[in-house]
Amino acid sequence: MTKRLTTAQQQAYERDGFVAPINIFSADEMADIRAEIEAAEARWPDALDGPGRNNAHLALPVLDRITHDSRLLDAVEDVIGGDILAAGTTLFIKEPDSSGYISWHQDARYIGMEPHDWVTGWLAISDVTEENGCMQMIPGSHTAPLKDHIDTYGEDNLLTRGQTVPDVDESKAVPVPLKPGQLSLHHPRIIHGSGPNRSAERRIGFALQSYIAPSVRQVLGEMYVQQARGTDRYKHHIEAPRITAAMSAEAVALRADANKKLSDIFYAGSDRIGKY
Ligand SMILES: O=C(O)CCC(=O)C(=O)O
Repeated sequence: MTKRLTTAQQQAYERDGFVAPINIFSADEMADIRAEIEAAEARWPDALDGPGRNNAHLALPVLDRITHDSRLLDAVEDVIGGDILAAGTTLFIKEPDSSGYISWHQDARYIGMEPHDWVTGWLAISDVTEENGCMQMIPGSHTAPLKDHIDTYGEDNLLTRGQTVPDVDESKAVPVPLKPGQLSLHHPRIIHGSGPNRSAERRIGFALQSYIAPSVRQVLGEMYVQQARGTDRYKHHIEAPRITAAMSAEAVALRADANKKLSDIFYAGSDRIGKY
């Protein structure tokens, strides 16, 4: 018995390496959520930009509530089971008519979480379309081993190292448009990316990157997790508290440490640090 996905959606995830759209939040709920995020951006402009886009769920209650929403966790449970740790988040915002893009990559290549018993959720905060740069997936690419990536550090690339899988057959790409409040789930090894925002509206996505089974280790460094559901009998990671007040001194310090640890993981083995 699945909790949120239909059996067909569960099978699609296994076959294709991603599933979408999954309805989670109503349009009214998302309007409130978006207003709260944009109010936070206006109040703390530096905190949600550049490297500040990472792990903002540790400092903003609105993003904490999304991360622990039971409807969303039901969908995650249908993929990785009922013991779930939340291991990080990233706000991916593309401003109107902007050149930022995300090159073809596999999340598992640089993120150090082994084995690949984890899944990334991506929640549309705004309308997300082909025109404004929705994600594109290469179905079935998760079934092959990890590919070599080239670190391009491209100026407009929104990924830390501009990591890129070369020679992707783009004719196979499937766009993943989402309405506000809809979620996609994707596998650690699926090849995916996204183009620039060619529209007059902001494209706002919240990547829940990622939900992991407690048995998953971090082989490139250390990371904070929060217990999202079930039990953790392994205790491989540092437990982060949930927050109630936005941008409290404790929350800001905790997030800074989480982002430092994340940066150490992403740049492990590199002699160059990118923008994020
Ligand atoms: O926001 C995007 O366009 C891509 C995000 C991404 O690569 C991810 O969540 O794994």
